[in-house]
Amino acid sequence: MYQWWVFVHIAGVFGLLVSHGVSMAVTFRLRAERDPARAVTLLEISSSTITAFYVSLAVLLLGGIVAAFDGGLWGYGWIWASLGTLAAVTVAMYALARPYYHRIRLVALALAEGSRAVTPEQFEKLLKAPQPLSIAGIGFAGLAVILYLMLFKPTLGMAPAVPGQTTGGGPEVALEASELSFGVRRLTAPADERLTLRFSNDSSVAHNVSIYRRDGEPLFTGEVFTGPRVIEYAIPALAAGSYQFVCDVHPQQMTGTLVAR
Ligand SMILES: [Cu+2]
Repeated sequence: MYQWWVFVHIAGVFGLLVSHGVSMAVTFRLRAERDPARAVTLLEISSSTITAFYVSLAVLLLGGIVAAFDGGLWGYGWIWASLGTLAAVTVAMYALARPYYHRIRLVALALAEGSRAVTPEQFEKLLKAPQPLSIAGIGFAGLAVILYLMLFKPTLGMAPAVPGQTTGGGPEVALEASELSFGVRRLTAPADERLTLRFSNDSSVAHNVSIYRRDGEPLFTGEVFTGPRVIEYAIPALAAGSYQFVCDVHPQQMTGTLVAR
């Protein structure tokens, strides 16, 4: 079911982009508008998409939160960082946009009705204010950060505890990732001893290394990162037997057998 909930989540993202894209277009179009009546119309077009925006946001959250429970992801830093970024961006955009557009609407309505309390110059100054650029900038930056977190899933120092993961030492096993290959198909390591897995990613392609039992149960999951960079992992003692090591990003090409004996 996990992938279906991710599907719902991404469907919500598309809905959000479509509905909020209208407001984004109005945001930029308004800056060039000087006719108060047309400015009011533009603002009405933007407001008419607000319901669709909130429905999309609800679908996005529902899909994401259920998927996180389904996939057992609450122990990872990236999911909390994504939620935090979404909350911060939503609050910041709302706090900036609401008073600004409220004010434009009031001034535009007053001008359209022939009020002399405001001048076209004041209206123009308001339309040229930097707020729309800040609002759009925060939105795009927030989306970029969340997209990064979704795709690269950095642990950010928070990943589910694997027994023995935090204690180093023990015999060392070395593994190198270059372009789309581990170079070796087979690794050997002493059984029943804590190991140090020295994993180097020599390429600018994102890789990780994970160790699975033959029945598919994950024993160790390393973070995905781009090279050149070396990370030493402490691996809990493995019972004698054969295991699979794999890059979760490229499981077809990058996999091999780890024999503990
Ligand atoms: Cu890989």
